[in-house]
Parts: sequence; structure tokens; C-alpha cells
Amino acid sequence: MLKVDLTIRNSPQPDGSTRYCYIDADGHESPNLRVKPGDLVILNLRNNLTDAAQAAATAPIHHHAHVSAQANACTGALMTSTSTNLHFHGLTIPSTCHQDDVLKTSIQPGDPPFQYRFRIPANEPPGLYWYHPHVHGFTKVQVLGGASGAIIIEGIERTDKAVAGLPERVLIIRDQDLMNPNSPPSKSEPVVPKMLYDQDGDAANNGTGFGKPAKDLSINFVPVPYPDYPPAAIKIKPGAQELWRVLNASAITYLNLEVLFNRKPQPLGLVAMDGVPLNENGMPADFVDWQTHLGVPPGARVEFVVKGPALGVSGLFVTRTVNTGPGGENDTNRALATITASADAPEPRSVLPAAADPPPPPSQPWLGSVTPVVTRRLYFSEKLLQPDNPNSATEFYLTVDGQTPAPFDPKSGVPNIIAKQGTVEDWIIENRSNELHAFHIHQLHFMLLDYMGRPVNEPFLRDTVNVPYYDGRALVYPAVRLRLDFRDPNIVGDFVYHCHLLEHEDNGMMGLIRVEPARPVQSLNQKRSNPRVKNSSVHLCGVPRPHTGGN
Ligand SMILES: [Cu+2]
Repeated sequence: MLKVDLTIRNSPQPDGSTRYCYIDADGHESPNLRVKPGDLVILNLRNNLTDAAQAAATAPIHHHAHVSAQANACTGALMTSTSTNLHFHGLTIPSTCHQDDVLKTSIQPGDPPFQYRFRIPANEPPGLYWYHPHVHGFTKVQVLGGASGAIIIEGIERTDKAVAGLPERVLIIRDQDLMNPNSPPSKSEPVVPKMLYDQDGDAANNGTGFGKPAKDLSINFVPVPYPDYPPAAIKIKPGAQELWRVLNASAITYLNLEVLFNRKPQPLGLVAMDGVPLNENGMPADFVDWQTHLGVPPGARVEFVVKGPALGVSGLFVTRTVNTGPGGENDTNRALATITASADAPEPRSVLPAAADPPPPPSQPWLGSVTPVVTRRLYFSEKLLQPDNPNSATEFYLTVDGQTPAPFDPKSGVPNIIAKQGTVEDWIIENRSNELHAFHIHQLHFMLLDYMGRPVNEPFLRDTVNVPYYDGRALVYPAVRLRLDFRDPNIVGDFVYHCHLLEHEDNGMMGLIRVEPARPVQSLNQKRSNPRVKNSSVHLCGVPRPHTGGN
């Protein structure tokens, strides 16, 4: 069991921004939560947010309102700039109150600590997950302010022996408003076209990889601010192999990670994506996918093996520019951390066990080999509220083809999609807008089948994926094709899918899905008295977990 008390706090900064943070009972900021499959998590969240002027000023949908401390946090659903809640990104746990509900759960300042209580499924893949607030309309301001933390499901060395015994580092990359917004770019950079700004005041994409970025980045809370990007420092023993577990906890910034030695990109041994080992599908127990760069949308995670430089070799951990499209924000080339080899480098705080039992065999056929019951088409689109004014407010939509585009309405409760537990579906996600978006769905993972109309060889899972922007000329919209896994009994219920650029999500780029039980509840009850039929129900619904209950 993991029991943790977290308080979320915010504090206005001299530059007018507001920082948000989780603090545990011992004063640790945004602690890494480490659990094993099968563990019970009891997390008491206290809301100490104050009405930060900035949060209220940027609130796009709701207005601040007085909320009674007596309101039920499970059903109150009043979401204001000082409300909060938690989403456990990537975990396959129920979307019910006190577990992973974000549709109704809303905790107000002055409420007694709110208890999250859930069991990590026995078959949750080992890897990097994360927690962050998900209050509709206010997610961006809280996450951009710093409210996020890592969840590590232990045991990756059981699934992938290539990482057994390696030291590990958890690196959390967040974004924040620029610390030096008025500075000219560094003189060492190429000259860029005149910077343009979007309606949020963020630097618009200039397509060069240089100039002012929309946001600054930080790595484990060490800021790496524009314009000179003074990097954080990582010390490592010469030539040592380590597992780096990197979370992009940015609100709106895409990453494209590289490790450079003497300016040359080094091989990065990818072993897990979005919390799931690449070899969950039955590939060899020591599988490593060597790459020279790793794209990481906001919300996504990559876990990879890195080899330290030799003594005297200068190492740099960087993110390369991402082309977010003509409507996107400026996402620049920048350093994150120097990597310096040193014989007396301190040991990383955590080392993976050297010897490990293999994990239990998968209880379900591999997702890639299951036939989908339906193919759906969804699309991202945007609409300027004053079409002749490019700086007017924009509505953001994520629409099921055939339905009318509309911003997500938290009060509606009417699902856009109804799926059935026990099945597998293919979804084609199109982008009809001129900026890059990142598709994410709660409670489950998917396989990327096609990217821009071409099949990709990705026999592994993700929970967040980029969907490229439309250039206004191509005959078809850019699209990805995904295979979504609705087989887990834990995911019955209502939950959301959305763009993980949080300003898009807050402004409506989200939809509601209802996953219905494989069998009507009544017939399940009838079958309980008949063991023979119960067995057939087990067969149809996948293998139920021994106990995944919450309260
Ligand atoms: Cu988006």
C-alpha cells in the first residue's frame, strides 16, 4: 500500500505568473509515487489554492464563483479557478469518483482532504505514468504552473532484462511562461522573421526552430529559460549505462529529444513508451529499439537506455524544434542539461533490481492481432469566432464524423461515442486545422497503425499521439489510424478523450465516451448462480482481475 498526503498550493511570483505545486507531508515537492502492480494507493489531496489573479484572468469558460465547502466533491461539478482534482494519466483504473473521474470530481479550497483510493491493476504494465489536475477550463493554468508528478509502476526489469540492474533517473520536463519575455534572441542564433503572437500572447511558429519560444522549459524544476537556455547539469560515471524515464509534463510544448556527445546525436535505447514496455507484445525479454531522436508530445513518456560520455567528452541533452504548423506555437531548438562524465559522479537515487522474475504471461491476445468491431472517424478542427480577425477567440473541437462540431460541454453528460467493454475498435483521427494536435484518451492504450496514410511498424502501445497539421493544400486531411483496446473490465463507464495541448482541451477540444459493460448487469447477476455460464462470461470479457475495487 502507498499512502500519501498531498497539498496543492499556488503562489504568485514577482513577474506576475503563478506557480502551482504539490507538497507531501514531509515537504517534498511533487514527489515521484512508486508502486507495484496490485498495490493499493490511498492519496489524500488537500486544496490550498488561492484565487490567483492570473488564473481568473485566463479562465476561458467558467467564472469564479463562491462554492460552499459543504458541496459534495463527487457531484458538485462546480469547476472554478481554485477547484482541483487529479487524473492518473495512463493507468487502467475505473473512471469513478475517488479513483480516476475528472468529469464531476471537483475539490474546493476549504474542503476536507479528498481521498483517492484505488488499486493498481495486477497486470498494469511497469513504466512511467503521471498525475496532474484535470479541472475543465483550468487544467492549463495549473499544469503550466507546475502541478504534476510522476507515478512509477515498478518492475520494468522483469519485462525487459536489458534494463535490469541499471541506475535510473526520472526526468520531468515542464513548461512555464517565459521568464524573460522581452529579451531579444541570443546573438549566437540565426536571425528569424519578425515574431508574431497568437491570441494567448504566445510566440507563433516561425518555422525556423529559433527565436522566442512560446514557453520556457524546466527539467526537474530547474528552469532553462530563453534566450540563452542555461542548461541544468547531469553528472554521470564515464560510459555508465542508465535508464532515463522522461515525462513531458508540459502544458503545450512538444519535445524532440536527443543526446549529443561533441554535438553528435547518440543512440537512445527506447524500452518503453507511455508507461508500457515495447516488448509487452511478446518480443524478446531483452528488447531495445535504438533511435537517435525521440518525439514526445505533451503528456507522453519515453523510457530509454543512455550511455554516459567518456571523460572529457562534452554531452548535452537537448530538444529539437517541432514544426507545429502555421497555426501552432514556436517550439525551438534548446538545451535541457549538460551531461558531464566524472568518476566521482553521485549514484542516482534509484537502481533497478539486477535479478528479476519474468512477468506473468499476458491474459489477452496481443492488440495487433484482434479484429476491430468498428472503425470510427474523428477530427480536430478550430473556428475563429470572428472569421476575419485571426486574433479573435478560437473554439477548438474534436468531433466524431457526422456529429456537429461543438466545444466539449461538461454539463451535457451525453456521450459522443458508445463502446462495449471486451471489444477492440479502430479510430481514424484527422486534423483539419493548421496546427499540430496531440490525441489522448483516458483509461486505456492504443496501437498506432497508420500515420499520414502509411502503415507504421509499431508493435507497441501509446496513450498520446501527434496528429500532423493540415497545410490547406493536400487532397486529404492528415490522419492517424489507431487500434483502441476496450477489453479491460476496469474501463467500463464514462471518460474523455482530448487534445493534450491543455489550452485546446480547456477550450473544448474534448469528447465523452461511454464504455458499456460487455453484458447487461442484470444478466451478469443471473449468471452468478450458474458457474458454467459464468465461465463463458469470463472467456468473453477477458480475465477479470482478482480485486480492483476502490472503496
Ligand atoms: Cu490541440
